Amino acid sequence: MSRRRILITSALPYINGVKHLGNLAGSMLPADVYARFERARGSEVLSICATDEHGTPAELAAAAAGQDVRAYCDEQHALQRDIGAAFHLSWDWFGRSSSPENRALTQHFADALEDNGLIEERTDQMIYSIDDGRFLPDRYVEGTCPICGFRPARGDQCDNCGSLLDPIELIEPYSAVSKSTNLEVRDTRHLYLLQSRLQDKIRAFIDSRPEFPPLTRSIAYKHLDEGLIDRGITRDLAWGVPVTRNGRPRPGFETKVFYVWFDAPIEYIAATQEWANATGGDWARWWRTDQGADDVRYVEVMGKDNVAFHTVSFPATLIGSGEPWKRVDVLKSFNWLNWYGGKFSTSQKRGVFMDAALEILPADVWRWYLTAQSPESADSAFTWEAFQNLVNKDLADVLGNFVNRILKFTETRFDGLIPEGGAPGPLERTLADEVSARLAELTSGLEGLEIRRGAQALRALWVLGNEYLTEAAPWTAIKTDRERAAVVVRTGLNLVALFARVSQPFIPATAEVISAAVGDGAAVRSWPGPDGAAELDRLPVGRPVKAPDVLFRKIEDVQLADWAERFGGAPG
Ligand code: B3M
Ligand code: ZN
Repeated sequence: MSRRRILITSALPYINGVKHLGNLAGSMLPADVYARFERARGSEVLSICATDEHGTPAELAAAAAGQDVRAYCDEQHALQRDIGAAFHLSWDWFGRSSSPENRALTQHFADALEDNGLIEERTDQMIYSIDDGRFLPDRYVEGTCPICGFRPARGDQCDNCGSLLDPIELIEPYSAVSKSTNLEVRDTRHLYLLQSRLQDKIRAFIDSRPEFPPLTRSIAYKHLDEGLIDRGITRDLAWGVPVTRNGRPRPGFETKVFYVWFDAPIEYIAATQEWANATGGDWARWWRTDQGADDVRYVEVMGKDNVAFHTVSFPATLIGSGEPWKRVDVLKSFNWLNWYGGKFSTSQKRGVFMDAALEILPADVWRWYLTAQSPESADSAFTWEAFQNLVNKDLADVLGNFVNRILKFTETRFDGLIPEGGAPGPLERTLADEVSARLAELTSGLEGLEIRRGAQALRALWVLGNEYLTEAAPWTAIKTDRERAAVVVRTGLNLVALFARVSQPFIPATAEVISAAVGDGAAVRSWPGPDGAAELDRLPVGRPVKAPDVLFRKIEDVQLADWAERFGGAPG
């Protein structure tokens, strides 16, 4: 029988700087937990991510850094790739939306859509800067918000009240590049994707996906119920995918590119082509339903602000092309991870960013917190106090302590060997039943991408270990009944091996250490079966084991004070 095939994409992190923990928690990390789980279960997994490199934020960030935009993207891409690896994000490919593959594919989709009568040229009114000699799309223009009076509001959105804006609505606008107020409104031609004509097909597509979770469905239906609007898919910019028609520059569009939100999702496919070109893989069997992709389960993971683009805009591109492209089966979306009830903010230096996070603690500590507190069914707020509490309790007191206790005891009382002798009793049978129940809960949680539920079941498994040791008390038994102590130690060591395997999707580096401590090596990357009793009687007797160094150090109050100062937190 052929293996289940799972394609996983996580929302593409924007190129303009290192991402904060909220970005990680709402897309890249849950995608990785799921990818690791499915690989462990023996599925054939292809996990794809990339940097989203086009658009005004990239151009402006490069200008602010005094760099050429291509050089800026090269540098930031490498940085994000390395930080992702340091967080143990196990992408099969981390691509770039500025790749030749994406350029060709984006231009192909535009042609296919136009061939199907779904693209129209229209005249727009846009702000033109006479001093800069250019149009000022989106974030290139700033001014006073017409809704709340905040200044400076950006052309696409007001950071104060959150209203989406059209640049020409701004009061007293000026160029974000030169600060010039010497602006005028001019006509400019743009391509529009006629989404209004795809309304029925897109609704039918969403209807055909009952597996979409409620957050995803509610956003999709809200847009459908409001009625889909035709969408401008080009911009007056230099950096992006050039606008062509059948392989030639499109007349009148020589100084324009496709809109970043048109080419970014196409990069999911193009990144798979990048992967194929680099590794000799076959991209089409993941993406073309006429070449086997019908058997693929395609899972997308993203924050809720990206859902409309993935339930309406990207499906419009795929469906409108009339070609047999694979479409998403499960679209898992997340709410916000907030910073003390407010937003993470790059400009105000509020919150922890991925690079700084790793300067103060290992990746697994962050991975555990961010999955256990996943902003899944509601927004979730980061506070240093809750962070300290959760990490110290779950990782140090529960998991770390259990692994350490049982291994130390094996070293001192059983020469560091998995002991033989004795037979499981009632306590072990109860434990086995409880392990089976928690395992089932964990497995089904992860299957359904219910990250919090999975983390809770995992924590409950860890807790069983300490409860069992306390109750079975091998340090007492050994005084009178060595066989009984041997059963408890053997059972405990099997629990250690099991914990390594079930923790691996969440805290992979620690899981490897724990697995090595009981000589279980690569088994850490396989998923246990459903039978608790079998899992508790798996390791061979006589095998040497060794207590690892402290797995997790407790977070001290002085460290907290230090970090609150460095990263900003709630006052006091
Ligand atoms: N780059 C938006 C964001 O960074 C975004 C997602 C693209 S997914 C194709 O929030
Ligand atoms: Zn406003």
